[in-house]
This record gives sequence, C-alpha cells and structure tokens, in this order.
Amino acid sequence: MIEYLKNILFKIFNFTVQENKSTMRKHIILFGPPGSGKGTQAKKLEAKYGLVQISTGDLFRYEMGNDTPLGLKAKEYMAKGQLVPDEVTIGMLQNKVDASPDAKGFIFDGFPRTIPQAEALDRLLSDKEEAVAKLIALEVEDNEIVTRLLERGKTSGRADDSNEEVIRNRIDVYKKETAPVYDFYETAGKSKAINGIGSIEDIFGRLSEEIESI
Ligand code: B4P
Repeated sequence: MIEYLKNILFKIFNFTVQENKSTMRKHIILFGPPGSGKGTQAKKLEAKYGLVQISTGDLFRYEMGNDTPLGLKAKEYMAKGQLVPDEVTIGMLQNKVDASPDAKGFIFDGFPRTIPQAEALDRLLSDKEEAVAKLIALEVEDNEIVTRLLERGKTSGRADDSNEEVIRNRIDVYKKETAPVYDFYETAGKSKAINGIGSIEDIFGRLSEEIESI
C-alpha cells in the first residue's frame, strides 16, 4: 500500500515538473565579445528552437538605416566603437519584448552589455514572473576577432568594422563594461562559457547541447 502511494505521488510530482519544464519560456543570453559569432549563431538557434532573437545591434542598425532620431543618436556611439547609453537601449529592448507576448522564449543577442542593462532585464522578466534561464558565452581571442571583423568590414559597409583601432576599442569596451555581466549571472549559477573557435556548425552543436540541458 505504501509502495503504491509512493508510486502515485512520484508520478504526480514528475508530471508537474515535466509540465513546468515544457510550458516555461526559455530565455537565453548569447554572450561574447564583438565578432564572436553571436548574431550568426542566434539566427540558427532561432530556427531550430522557435525562440525569438532580439539583437540590439540589428535594432540600432535598422533605426540608423531609417535615419530615425534613435538611429541618429546610436550612430554617434557605434561609429566610435562605444556603447549606446543604457537608457536608450533598455527602452528599445522593453518595446521589443512586449511586442512578442507569444514567443516561446527569447535569445538576447548583444544584450545585456552592462550591469544596469542586466538588472533592467531581470526586472522586466520578473514582472512577468519569468527569468533568464542561462547565459552562454562564446570565447574567442582578440586577434581572431580583429581578423573576422576586418573581413566582414570589406562587404558590410559597417563603420564599426572598417578600422582596426575602432575594433580594438570595441574589444576594450567589452572587457571593461560587458565582461562583468558574465559574473553577474555566474553568481546565480547561470553562466557557461564555451569555445567560440571552430566551424559554425561545430559551435552550433556546442550551443545546442547547452540549451537542451536546461
Ligand atoms: P552587435 O551588432 O551586437 O554585434 P557584433 O558585436 O558586431 O557581433 P556578433 O558577436 O553578433 O558577431 P557576428 O555573428 O556578426 O554590436 C554592434 C554595436 O552596437 C556595438 O559595438 C554597440 O555600439 C552597439 N550595441 C549593440 N547592443 C548594445 C547594447 N546592448 N548596449 C549598448 N550598445 C549596444 O560575427 C562576426 C563575423 O564573424 C561575421 O562576419 C561572421 O560571418 C564571422 N563568424 C561568425 N562565426 C564564425 C566562425 N565560427 N568562424 C569564423 N568566422 C565566423
């Protein structure tokens, strides 16, 4: 009899856990230095897992392409390899999240890039009784980044990819202002670094493993 009751309780508990796991939205932060492949991988993950990619870099480039007031403001900073101010970035992000209430989850690509952005993201999600599930960082060394971005600069027309000094400044800004975001989520046991060197498919495989382990 006791064995029977234990079995029933186990089944109910297990069902509840599975149910929660399948209905909870998965929010992933794709992290790493400029040119580490966040945008490249986020698009592939979006297609595989049905998550919605939010790239703050792409959002700014869209605004710049349309010469909006936001775009004109972002242009000043991006062309020098600096970060766009937090208040501008956070407001834009909030609008984008609110515009996709039915998403299965988000892949935040290039956000958060500062501790205040991370705190704002946590607040925004906790207002919805949700949270970041995992931060996955792509590790790539400086010289590889410079090579990749100068190569992309030949065809992208992006001012921030066109000279080595600006690219090195972006790497410095990453180390000073963005890298602490890794530690911020590490204290909650949510950060994981993976090797960002190799073929795009190999890196995609490493990322998929991390996402499926959540
Ligand atoms: P972003 O647009 O976010 O992007 P990124 O740092 O240039 O590159 P990403 O890591 O996405 O690399 P990608 O896949 O493209 O930022 C641009 C600027 O926007 C920032 O400097 C900042 O001014 C502003 N900004 C954005 N978000 C902000 C925020 N939250 N707060 C404040 N300011 C913000 O790959 C790069 C290249 O490498 C590509 O050419 C790709 O083909 C190649 N590549 C990718 N994977 C490869 C691999 N495995 N091997 C070889 N090459 C590879």
